[in-house]
Amino acid sequence: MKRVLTLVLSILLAAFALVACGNGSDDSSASSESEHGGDHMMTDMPSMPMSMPAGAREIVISDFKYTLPGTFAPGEQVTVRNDDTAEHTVTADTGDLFDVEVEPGATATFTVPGQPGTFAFHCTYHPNMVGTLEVR
Ligand SMILES: [Cu+2]
Repeated sequence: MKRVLTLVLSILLAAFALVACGNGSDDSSASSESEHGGDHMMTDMPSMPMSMPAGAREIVISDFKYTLPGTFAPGEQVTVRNDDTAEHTVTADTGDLFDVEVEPGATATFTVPGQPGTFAFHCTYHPNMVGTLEVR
């Protein structure tokens, strides 16, 4: 009895799947987007409240390395993007000039020092991750 039910159910499911497929790609693409869209959405997602003004630059962390866009203006607000699956920080080596934590796949902002200079920084969690912030 149970077997028959299972058989009937699977036939019904198969038929349903066929119908669903035949109905067009609209449904299937929509559902697959919501299931797997997480990775893709990251770039599309308006994660920033306002679009970045032209010239705004960001520090990108990827493969446990910092990539800096160049020098910064004193007091400039900088976005840090973490493309890794590990949490990272941008922490000034000396003092508490700046110290920002960036969740995996997320962005964070901090303000660079208001005075020109060269500021070494590192990641709190991975001391071998180091970089230098140049403020001019
Ligand atoms: Cu790190």
